[in-house]
Amino acid sequence: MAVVFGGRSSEHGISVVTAGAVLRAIDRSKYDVLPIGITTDGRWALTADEPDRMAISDRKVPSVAELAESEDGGVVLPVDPGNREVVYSEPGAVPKALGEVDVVFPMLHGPYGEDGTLQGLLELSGVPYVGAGVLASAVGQDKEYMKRVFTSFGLPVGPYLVIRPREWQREEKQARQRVADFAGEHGWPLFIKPARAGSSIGITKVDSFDGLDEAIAEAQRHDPKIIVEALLRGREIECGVLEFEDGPRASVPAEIPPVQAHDYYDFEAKYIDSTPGLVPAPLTPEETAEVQRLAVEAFEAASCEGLVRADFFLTEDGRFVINEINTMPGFTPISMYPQMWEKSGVGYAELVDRLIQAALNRSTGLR
Ligand code: G1L
Repeated sequence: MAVVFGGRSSEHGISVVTAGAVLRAIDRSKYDVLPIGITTDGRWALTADEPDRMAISDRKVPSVAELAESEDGGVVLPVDPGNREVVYSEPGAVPKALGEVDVVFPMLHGPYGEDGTLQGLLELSGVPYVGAGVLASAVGQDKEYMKRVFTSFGLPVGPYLVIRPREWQREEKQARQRVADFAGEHGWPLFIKPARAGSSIGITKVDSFDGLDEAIAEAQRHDPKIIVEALLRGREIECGVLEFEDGPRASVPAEIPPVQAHDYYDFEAKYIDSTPGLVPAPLTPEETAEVQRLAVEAFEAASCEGLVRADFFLTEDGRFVINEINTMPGFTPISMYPQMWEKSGVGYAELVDRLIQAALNRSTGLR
């Protein structure tokens, strides 16, 4: 199996660290592993199978370039696994080595990684892969279509507004009026977000009409399509869904405490400290059952495969509202998703193995 990691996103480093943890957890008596790194400028490299070199050390996150360029690091594709000379492939070249693996574990954040494009490449190549397919990946990456899918399946979503690029170009006044009406109905602040971007990139909290133009300009730097969301007051609850042999099951839910939920995580909090959440979340048995039911429904609504992390608000009047799903959630052993499964009786190595098995089962027609 191949583990594909790194990539052109701002989360390159954490992807390498996470791939290191997965490489360490994979059962070597069952699988032969081929680590494939993608450099920040998009070159594919077969790197050495040395998870220890993929950890944070001296407060520095590792990169694929340093794994590939060091003496025993690795070669770049197209490759002959026996030949480790360092020759980079053409950027964008389809890696020949993928033709020789039975399953791929894709670990890339954001555009060209978790938006369905890499998944499409793997479909074309006929190689099974772990996690969400083309459709679920694309739905999970687009906040507008995510909400449309949830709504059509009867899942509760918060108020939102979409501003399309053409509307902002040709009918700017009308678009501003729609935002004003929306704020009139739901109040300030509003969150202005790129419709399709990972993490918290390009998001601005706007407290009045004054900040709107700059917030839209900032969001449009990342995606010409904008989504406007109202503030949802309530507790932040997350739930993991994992595909078992008999179908998807929900983990115990977790709660993200308010302070951490609304301040931006710094480097330490995000990559080094333990999970900033309560696992399991202090909920009543009824609330737990409800959020678990909604999480599995969200998995099904978006046609997910393998796994998903579903994020909710529990509003002050006791209703769960789904905020988003993440088809490639944080996945180090101390990240929320693995922690929720740990507390549900599925350890990290078992989690990795179940994901690989789910991918292999699909490839034999069990889709
Ligand atoms: F393949 C899985 F299981 F679907 C999978 C792949 C990738 C789960 C979680 C992740 N997460 C990441 O790759 C990342 C959060 C490190 C991206 Cl930066």
